[in-house]
Amino acid sequence: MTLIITFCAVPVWVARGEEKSERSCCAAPSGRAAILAALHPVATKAEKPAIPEGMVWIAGGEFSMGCELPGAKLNERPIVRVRVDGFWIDEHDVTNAEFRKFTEATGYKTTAERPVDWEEIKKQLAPGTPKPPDEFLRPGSMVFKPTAGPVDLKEMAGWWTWTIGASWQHPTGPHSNLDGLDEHPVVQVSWDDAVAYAKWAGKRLPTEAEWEFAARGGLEGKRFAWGDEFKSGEKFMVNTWTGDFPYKNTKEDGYERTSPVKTFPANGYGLFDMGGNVWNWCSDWYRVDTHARMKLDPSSCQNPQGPKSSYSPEHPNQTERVTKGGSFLCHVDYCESYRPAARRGTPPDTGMSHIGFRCALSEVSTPKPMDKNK
Ligand SMILES: [Ca+2]
Ligand SMILES: [Ca+2]
Ligand SMILES: [Cu+2]
Repeated sequence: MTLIITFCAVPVWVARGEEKSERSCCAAPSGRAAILAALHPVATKAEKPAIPEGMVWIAGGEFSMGCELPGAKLNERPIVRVRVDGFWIDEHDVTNAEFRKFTEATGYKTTAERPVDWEEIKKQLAPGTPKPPDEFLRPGSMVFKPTAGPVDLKEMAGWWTWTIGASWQHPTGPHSNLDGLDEHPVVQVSWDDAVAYAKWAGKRLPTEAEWEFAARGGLEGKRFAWGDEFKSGEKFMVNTWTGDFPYKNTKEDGYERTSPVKTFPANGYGLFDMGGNVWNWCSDWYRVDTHARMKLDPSSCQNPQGPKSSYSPEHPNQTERVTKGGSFLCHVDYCESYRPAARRGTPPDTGMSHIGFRCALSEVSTPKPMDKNK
């Protein structure tokens, strides 16, 4: 491992036992950090494990991306043949315990922990939208609250509340905490937070195509990651909303909100919660017509990195990134977004009760498992 020290925001690599070092012109060659680094033995690059811990190698291949079965949404159509190169992906969502290590190591403050910048926000709104009172621009996030009874399911504002003081550490509001939630997926993280974590971990977010390929677990054209039936006999395969959304949660699958990672069965690739529990941020911009555009341009189906910008007719001023996998709020009759093809756009600055992420790594940056025994 190479120790990375930053002087004047320019990284300096100081690797013990290696002649080559890359220094910036403004860094003192014998600064205290360099001296301290030399005093402690540090691992060399060769000691990096061949298999990244907690990740699964997904050999690349071709697959049918999207879904045209009854109930599949327009944004999943048409099915396109897509090829992805091999990659690594986290076997489970990033947990609160893992995210805590990141914030403790870096002092990183998430989007929800910073005041809202009205100048940024207003770019995503129709011109002339009045500024909300300052009290609402304090740090906060979007918290799910069940309604008292049945509501119009088109009125999402009925169950999402902008909550001052909500953040990954206070997922349901300022008086909540992470007691007992260490192994639950981190939530209330923005796309920017997910990217920051991934960079710190030496990883990246998966592309939408990689994510869906991985979620399918080697099965072709199935409705779910495990087959075509929602339940396997009496067994729940995913943490979703059971009962009547959004007011009556019967918790038949054992969980009202998030569940600890690895609670529900892994898919064919050994990946957990690719459906349900929490949505996962992907690296792509979200367009409602991504599939239609790919169909017209087969060259865009080789390792797709997503469109150049986002587009959703419902929110023309808003930029959106792809989220995949659905969550504990998805209902079998309502959105069924725990299907691998399901996709949604979410503004990158928006953390919510049901959005988390997992990371990926490219083939080129890490040896494959087969290299381990060489
Ligand atoms: Ca549930
Ligand atoms: Ca999920
Ligand atoms: Cu849903």
